[in-house]
Amino acid sequence: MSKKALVTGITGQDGSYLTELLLSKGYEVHGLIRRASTFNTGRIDHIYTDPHMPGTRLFLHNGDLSDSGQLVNLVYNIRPDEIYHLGAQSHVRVSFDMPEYTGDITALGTTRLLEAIRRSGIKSRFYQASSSEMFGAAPPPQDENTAFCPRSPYAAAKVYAYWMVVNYREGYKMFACNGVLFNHESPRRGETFVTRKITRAIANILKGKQRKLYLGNINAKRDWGFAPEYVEMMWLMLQQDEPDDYAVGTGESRSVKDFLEKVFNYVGIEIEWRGEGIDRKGIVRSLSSALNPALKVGDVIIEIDPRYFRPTEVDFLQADISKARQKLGWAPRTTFDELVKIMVDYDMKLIGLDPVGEGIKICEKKGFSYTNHDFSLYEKIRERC
Ligand code: NDP
Ligand code: GDR
Repeated sequence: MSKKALVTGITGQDGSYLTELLLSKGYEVHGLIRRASTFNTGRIDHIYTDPHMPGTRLFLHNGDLSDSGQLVNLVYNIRPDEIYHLGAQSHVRVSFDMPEYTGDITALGTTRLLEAIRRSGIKSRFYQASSSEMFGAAPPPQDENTAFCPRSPYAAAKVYAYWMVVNYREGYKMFACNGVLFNHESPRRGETFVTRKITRAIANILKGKQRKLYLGNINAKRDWGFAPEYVEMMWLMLQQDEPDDYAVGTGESRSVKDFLEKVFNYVGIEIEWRGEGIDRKGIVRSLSSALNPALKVGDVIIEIDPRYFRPTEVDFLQADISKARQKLGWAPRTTFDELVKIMVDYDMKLIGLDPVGEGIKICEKKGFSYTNHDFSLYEKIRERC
């Protein structure tokens, strides 16, 4: 009998990679998707097959984290061995505009699912997508023992969900784990998170479809890793003898500005910075390749737009991953430079440009054999654009 997993947030970045990983391990995977008037399954279309086909192991179910009845129904009827709870209103900036909704989905969504497990009496193991944002203003490096100091409605909602997981683990002896994951990115990262916003912008600029990139606080520092590695950790946590909480990151931290410069350098553009604060501008200092026909030296291509500032910012996140290393034998395999190259290559390919190529080679060499990294996914997205 193959194991069964229920994945919330299956249509998101992590949900798509995790589903590929679980299918490669022989699991039957059930995903919760929300009804939308447009397609929202672009990241998993390439692995979806008609449920009438013999051998199908991926099944999608309509539902919403605000609807406890359907959550109870799914847990009770599917009887999953493992539940990976990744669904959330996951955008920090948006959480300031929609604090109540963020609390309902990101905080209470976890409680609804924990209650569905408790009330149905099914012995599912539970993974909670906790976040380094919970550390907020706590000084780096942060680990499992660092006190939380949340700086956004999103982070506050995740702190509540974190403690509910601990509470159900201790109170009801549930096998429930918090993966406190630091930022992880990929070619499938949502387009409004800063890394993907930048790599998409460079592809658009090279294509001549965009002239400038507007950003918020480029001094913020984050510990950025590669998402396919992080979903391996989610699975690993649920395979242990005892449930526990783990911080997962690379142990290194870079600023948004570092990320920008790496991206532009990779495609042969050197940036010069002028001005301070909201008057800061990124200007083309030199162009070293034939990749950039749409640009010339002196063009202003980066500007600051205060619209992207947050009322309260998280300045510096950097993981201490000693526990994950020691107890799970986990170590990050992709460096910051490699991550940048991978993301830029895939966005160039997506827009129909010839990628620089190093990133795609790196991805192939790392051997994430469970994820395709082919372009069937991208071809489909492009067809829809
Ligand atoms: P995404 O934003 O890419 O995906 C979020 C998922 O949640 C989507 O599938 C979305 O569905 C679903 N969702 C949102 N609202 C609801 C709802 N009301 N009911 C049901 N499903 C809903 O996030 P990531 O994949 O990047 O992250 C996965 C999880 O990990 C999230 O909980 C996030 O907060 C957390 N996290 C992420 C980190 C990262 O760096 N990526 C780091 C630490 C934690 P739809 O496609 O329909 O919008
Ligand atoms: P984050 O990711 O808030 O860390 O949350 P995001 O990419 O949104 O921001 C990272 C940093 O970049 C700064 N920034 C900008 N951010 C966005 N989105 N857009 C901009 O234009 C911009 N300019 C500068 C931000 O201020 C911030 O400091 C992500 C999400 O995946 C969460 O769900 C997850 O929990 C955390 O990572 C860990």
